Amino acid sequence: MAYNTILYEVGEGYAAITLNRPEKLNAITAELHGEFREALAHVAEDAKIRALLLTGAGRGFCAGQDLNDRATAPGDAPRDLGQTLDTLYNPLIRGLRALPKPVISAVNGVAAGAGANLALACDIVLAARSARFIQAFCRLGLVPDSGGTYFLPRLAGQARAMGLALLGEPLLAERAEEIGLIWRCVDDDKLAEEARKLARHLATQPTMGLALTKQAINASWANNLDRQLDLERDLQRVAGRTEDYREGVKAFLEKRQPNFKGR
Ligand code: T3D
Repeated sequence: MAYNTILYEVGEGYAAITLNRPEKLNAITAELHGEFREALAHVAEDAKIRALLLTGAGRGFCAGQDLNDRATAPGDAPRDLGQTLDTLYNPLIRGLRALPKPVISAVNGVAAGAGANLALACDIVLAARSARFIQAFCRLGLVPDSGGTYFLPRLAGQARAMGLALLGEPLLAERAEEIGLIWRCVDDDKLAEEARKLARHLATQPTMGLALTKQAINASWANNLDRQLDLERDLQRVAGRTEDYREGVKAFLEKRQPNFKGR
């Protein structure tokens, strides 16, 4: 599929979406939103795609909203940013979280504003050692969006969430790993290969089991223990009926590697 603002590739059981406006650090335009949404729909529909990898072209991962599209002239009425969140950013974050396949972000460089939170919305966040995360919203008088006020306190704790959001200081990838904001920081020249290796691995795993696991962990934030135990029961019931579960047990008993089909 040919797009203007993203690259979309499929191979070895996974799809890769590369934000592709490198001259603007992959800042997000309405066109990019549209293309991303279309690519995500393909990923969701195609059963042969069993993992998604998201990264950026060039030296940045994503610098958030393209501010060229937010320039105003004196006398212009203020734009309704609630509407752009409602129609563009929120569906994107919800789409990634609800995708019944694991999503990896490979943060190859600076991730700022909605770009930082887009990265954090992914299930596994890998970052290049030189990458940095910036909650740039406070520099513009805005509120962290794209899930920022949800992910930051949950992943990094209240004090760090406040510091990051109110000060807008860059957080280096190594420190992001130390404080549990991301899964792992890797050397810059290893990032692409590590991310692809992970995507290839996940694409051979029991996709439905992983999707249900993702659903359970994401739901846990809103549940008490009783409700979470009930949810685990319900989801385990579904997982226990998959072909992959049957294959996993069989392979264990036969002392061989399982051959999961994602069903
Ligand atoms: O709908 C709504 O508006 C609500 C939703 C809001 C969501 C948001 O994401 S709001 C936050 C928007 N993002 C930012 O505020 C970040 C702005 N960018 C920066 O602060 C810096 O560029 C970085 C810290 C990310 C990187 O700095 P540096 O020094 O490495 O690079 P640079 O020179 O600033 O940027 C390189 C080019 O990318 C440059 O273009 P030029 O001058 O070479 O033609 C720069 O203007 C462009 N660029 C970077 N970020 C954006 C951008 N162009 C448009 N929009 C951007 N967000």
